[in-house]
Amino acid sequence: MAPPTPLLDRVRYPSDLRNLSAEQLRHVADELRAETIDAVSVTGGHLGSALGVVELTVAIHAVFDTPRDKLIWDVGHQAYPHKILTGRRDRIRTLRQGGGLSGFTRRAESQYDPFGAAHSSTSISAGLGMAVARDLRCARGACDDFHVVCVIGDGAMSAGMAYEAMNNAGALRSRLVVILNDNDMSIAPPVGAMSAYLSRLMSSHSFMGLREAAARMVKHFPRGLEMAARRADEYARGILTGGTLFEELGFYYVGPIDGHNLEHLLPVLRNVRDADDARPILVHAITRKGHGYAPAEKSADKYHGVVKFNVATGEQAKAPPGGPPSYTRVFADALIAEAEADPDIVAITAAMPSGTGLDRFAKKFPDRCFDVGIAEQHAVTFAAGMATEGLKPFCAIYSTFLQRAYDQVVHDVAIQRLPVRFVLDRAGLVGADGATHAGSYDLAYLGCLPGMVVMAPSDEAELVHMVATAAAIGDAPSAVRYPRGEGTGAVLPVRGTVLPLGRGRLVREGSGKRTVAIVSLGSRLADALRAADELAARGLPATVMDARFAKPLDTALIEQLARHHEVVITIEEGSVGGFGAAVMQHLCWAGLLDGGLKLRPMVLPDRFIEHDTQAPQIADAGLAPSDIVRTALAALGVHAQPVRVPAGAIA
Ligand SMILES: Cc1ncc(C[n+]2csc(CCOP(=O)(O)OP(=O)(O)O)c2C)c(N)n1
Repeated sequence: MAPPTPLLDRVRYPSDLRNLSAEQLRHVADELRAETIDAVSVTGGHLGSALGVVELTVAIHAVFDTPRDKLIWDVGHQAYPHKILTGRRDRIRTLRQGGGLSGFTRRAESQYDPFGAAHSSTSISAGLGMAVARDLRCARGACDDFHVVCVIGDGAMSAGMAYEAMNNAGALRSRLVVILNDNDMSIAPPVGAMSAYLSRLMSSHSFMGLREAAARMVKHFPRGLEMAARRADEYARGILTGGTLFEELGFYYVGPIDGHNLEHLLPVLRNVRDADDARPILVHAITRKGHGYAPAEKSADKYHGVVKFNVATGEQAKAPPGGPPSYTRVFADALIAEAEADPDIVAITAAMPSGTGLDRFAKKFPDRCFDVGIAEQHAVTFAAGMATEGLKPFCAIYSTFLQRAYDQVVHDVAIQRLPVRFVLDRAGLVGADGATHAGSYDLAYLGCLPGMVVMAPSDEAELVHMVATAAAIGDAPSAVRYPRGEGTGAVLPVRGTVLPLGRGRLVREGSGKRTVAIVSLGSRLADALRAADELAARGLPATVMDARFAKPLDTALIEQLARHHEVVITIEEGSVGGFGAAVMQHLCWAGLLDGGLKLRPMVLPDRFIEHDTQAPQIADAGLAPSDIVRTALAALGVHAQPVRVPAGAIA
C-alpha cells in the first residue's frame, strides 16, 4: 500500500514548494523518499541514485524558479523524485513501462526536463549552451534572465566531456551553477584520481562553520548570505572552501556541504542563486546513494538498479530458477576460459564491471581487468595501446556507449589495424531503458570500417565460439555483438572453437518450387526458425541461414541462396545500413539482383523505439516471426490464409 503523504499531496508543481518553511520542506522530502521507494518497488529502476538526491531535488525546486530556471540532471537516472514534484506523480508507477514515463529525463515529457539524457556527462555542456544562449539574447536586449543548474554525479565526473565543458565554462565566464552530487559511488565503486581528489576534499580539511563560509561568500557575492544562514553556524558542519582544481578551471567552488541537510542546502543555494558574479559556480554536495532506505544503504551496489521488490524487506523479485544464463554471464565465463589459457588476454570496462560481466573476470584476474571510469573514448585508445604491445585486449562496452568512442574505433584502432576485440553487450532493443540505450547502430557503424570483423551469435553457445574466435584474430580489430537478456538454452561447450572467418551456416534447407531463404544475423535466428515453421505449415518450406558474420560476409553461401531462391529475406536487430545493406550491396555488384530475385532486408524501422519490454519492442519494430511470414508471402504474391499455427510459433 502506498505510504501516507499528506504534505506531498499538496505539491503538484515546484511552485507549491516555494511558500513552505524549511521544516515543511523536510517533511516533503521524507514523503518524497517514501513515495519514490514505493513507486520503484512496483516498476523497478534506478532507486539508489534517486534516493541520494531527494533533498537536493526539493531544495533546488524550492529555491530556483523551475521551469523558467533550467534544471539539468546528468544521466537523468536519478530524476524520479524530480518527476514526482513536476506534475508527473500520477504516472510515476508507469516508469519504464510501455507507454509510461521514461526512466530518464526527456524534453518531450515535460517542460521541467529542458534537456534529455541517459548517457552520462552531458549536463555541463548542455547547460553552458543554454547559459550562452541566454547571455547572447540579453546582449541583444531580449533578456530572459534565467538560471541554469546542472546536477552531475561523481561517477559522471570521471568522463572527459565534463572537463571539456568545465574548461570552456571557466573561459566563457557565463553564469552557470553546477552541483556535484558526490556519493562516492558510480554504479560500481568509483575509480581514478578524480575520485580520490574528491575524497581528499571531503576529508583532509577541517570543516568550517557556516559563519566563516558566509564571510568568504559575502566577500565574493556582494549580496551575501541571508541572515538565516548566518545564524545557522551551529548546524554548519559542511561548508568548506577549497576545490583548487575547480577554481583553476574558473569555477567558484562552494563546499563540501551535506546534501541531505536542507538547513545547509537551502541557504547555500539561495546565495548561489543571488550571486552577482558572472563566474560559473560549483557546489560540492556530499550525499549517500540509497540514503534513507536501509536495504539500499546496506547493499553493496546501494540498489543502483533494481527489479520489483518488497518494500518492507527490500527483497527483489528473482527470475525463476533453472532458466538459461544471460549472454553477459556466458561471455564472462568464455573470456575467463580463454584467459586461463592465454596470459596476454586483458579486459577493459568503462564503469560497467557488473553490466558487462567483467566483475567475474576481475575476481579471477584482478591484474588483467581495467575499469577506466565512464570514459569510453579512453577505454578504446587505451586498448589500442595495449594491442601495440602484444596484449590481447577485450574492450567490453555496451553497443550504445561505444557510439561515444567512434573516432577512437576508426582512428586509433581500425586505421592501424590493431587487434582490439570489441565486446558489445545490449546490441539490439534493450527494453525498459528505451531508445537512448538501444544498441541499434553498431552493425552500421562497425560494418563500414575496412578490415573490421563483426560477429553476432545466434545463441549463447555461438557466443562462446565467437569469444574464442576473437581471441584468435591477431591481425585485425573484431567485434562480437549480442543481445540483452538470457540465452536460448543452448548447450554450452566447455571451451569455444575458433570459427572459420566469414563463414555462415545453413540451419535449415527449404524445398519446393516457390522458395524463400531467410538469412538471419544474430539474435533473430530463433524467430526466423519460428517463421520458417509457419511457412512450412503453409506448404512453403524455407531455407534458413545463420550468417554468424556481418563482416566479412559469407558471399559464397549468400550467392548460392540468391541463385536458388525466389525470395531472400535478411533479418537483423539493427538499423538500416548494417548487415542487410551489405548483403544487398554485394548481390547488386554480383549481378544477382538483375534477374528478378526478390530481396527483402528486414531492419529496425527509421524511428526510435520507445521503452517497453523487449518482445513488444520487437513487434513494434516489425521484426517478429509474423512480420517475417508476412514479408515472405507478400514477396511471393501469396495472400495470407489463416493456418493452424504450431504452439508458440508466432509472437
Ligand atoms: C556514456 C555512458 N556510459 C555509461 C553509462 C552507464 N551509467 C549509468 S549511471 C552510471 C553511474 C553514474 O554514477 P554517478 O554519476 O556518480 O551517479 P550515481 O548513480 O552514483 O548517483 C553509469 C556508469 C552511461 N549512462 N553513459
